[in-house]
Amino acid sequence: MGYYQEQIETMGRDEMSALQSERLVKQVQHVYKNVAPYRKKMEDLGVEPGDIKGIEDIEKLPFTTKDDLKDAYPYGFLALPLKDCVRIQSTSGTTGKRVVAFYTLHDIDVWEDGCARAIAAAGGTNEDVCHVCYGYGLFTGGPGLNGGSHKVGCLTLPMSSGNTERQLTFMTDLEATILCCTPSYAAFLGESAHKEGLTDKLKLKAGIFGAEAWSEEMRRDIEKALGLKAYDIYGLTEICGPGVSFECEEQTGMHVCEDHFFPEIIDPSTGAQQPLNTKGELVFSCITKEAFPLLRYRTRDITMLTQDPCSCGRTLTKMRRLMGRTDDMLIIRGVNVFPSQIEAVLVGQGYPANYLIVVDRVNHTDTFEVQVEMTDEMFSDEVKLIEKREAELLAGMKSMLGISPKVSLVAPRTITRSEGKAVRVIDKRKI
Ligand code: DLL
Repeated sequence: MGYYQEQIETMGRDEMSALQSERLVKQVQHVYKNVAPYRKKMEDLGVEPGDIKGIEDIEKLPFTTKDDLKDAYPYGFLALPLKDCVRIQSTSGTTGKRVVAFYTLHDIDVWEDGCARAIAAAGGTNEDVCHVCYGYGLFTGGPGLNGGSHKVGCLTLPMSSGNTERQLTFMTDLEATILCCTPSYAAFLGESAHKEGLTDKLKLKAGIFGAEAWSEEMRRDIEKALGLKAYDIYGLTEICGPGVSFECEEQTGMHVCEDHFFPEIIDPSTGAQQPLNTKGELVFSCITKEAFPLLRYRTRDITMLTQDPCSCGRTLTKMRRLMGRTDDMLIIRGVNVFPSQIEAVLVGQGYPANYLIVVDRVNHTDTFEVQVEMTDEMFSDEVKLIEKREAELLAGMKSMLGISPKVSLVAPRTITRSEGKAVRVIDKRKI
């Protein structure tokens, strides 16, 4: 479907590399001159701006980590005087110091272009009504999609999160055609619309869902519940927010806006750059941003990059659906457990992806419980059947994880829904 910036989105590989090279060389000079931690990191590695002659030299540059940003909070990585900045946004983290990102007007323009590309790729035009219920405020979801929606020319509903009843009223009364929110909230809106008998009144054709991990099965459930085509969108505050990459109609991964954000995959333990189609940690370098231009930022997100031709005609490198984070791994009784493994078992056995993992430590031993919501149909089953289901789930989890959780089936809609990112893990062991 529609391109927002066709020339860039379909640019040949050589031309794109030349553009990235030119931009990186300039960016390295900018950060070396204006960002003290980068100058120090480069000096420590014995690298000078002149050593970076093109994008192929990016491996010579140091990485940046979330800890670097925390240590330098709030202004350490700022590359321009505050008088040139017009906005801050911040990460959604609840522990420790937040990361604060700064934007010039140009940086906001770059960010909103990414979101506009995402909306156009989902079929958005100036004929559409775009309902944005990502949170507005410090979180980048609302402001980013709002700006992208304006750029495409959609009639924009800046709903923000919360008040599901009002969301559904606006969505139906104003005939919203594009929905932007987290996938877990989209699933909840689908359930609520069904409960209120509003499903037939929905005019949605596309949903742009991101900010948290979701599965193919969840995509299919949401598409069915809301009668739309669901597109993945990725981003992080440190790089700009949503729109770093976005999905096209092929739905096989997200095209990276690599004219602004150069992607790499590295081996998280050695830092070595990995070839295309190899799983590892995603790293981004901002090659056009002015105020907060992070280089080789380690996202901790795990995926792979591909340049296989895409049927949409875009040549932008694609990143596959996120496969987890280097830091969301739980270690329970010595065994590595990823929430995505639990989700795979659930959806494989026909459960909605509404679950809660509760980990605790009692008498020096880890306790591990997975609470799983039943569908309405399952809930009306006899107790015997419910017990059988629990046993089946337990067997599925044991074979996937290698350890057995306590599986508790709970009534439909009893696990608290989040209007933003879903909370899937409560680890009481951390003090
Ligand atoms: O979540 C920005 C965003 C807003 C993206 C709206 C998409 C839509 P942060 O709060 O800084 O920013 O969180 C960034 O969220 O490193 C990923 O771990 C996760 N994440 C973002 N998009 C996806 C996605 C926003 N499509 C962190 N799939 C990232 C899986 C995602 N995880």
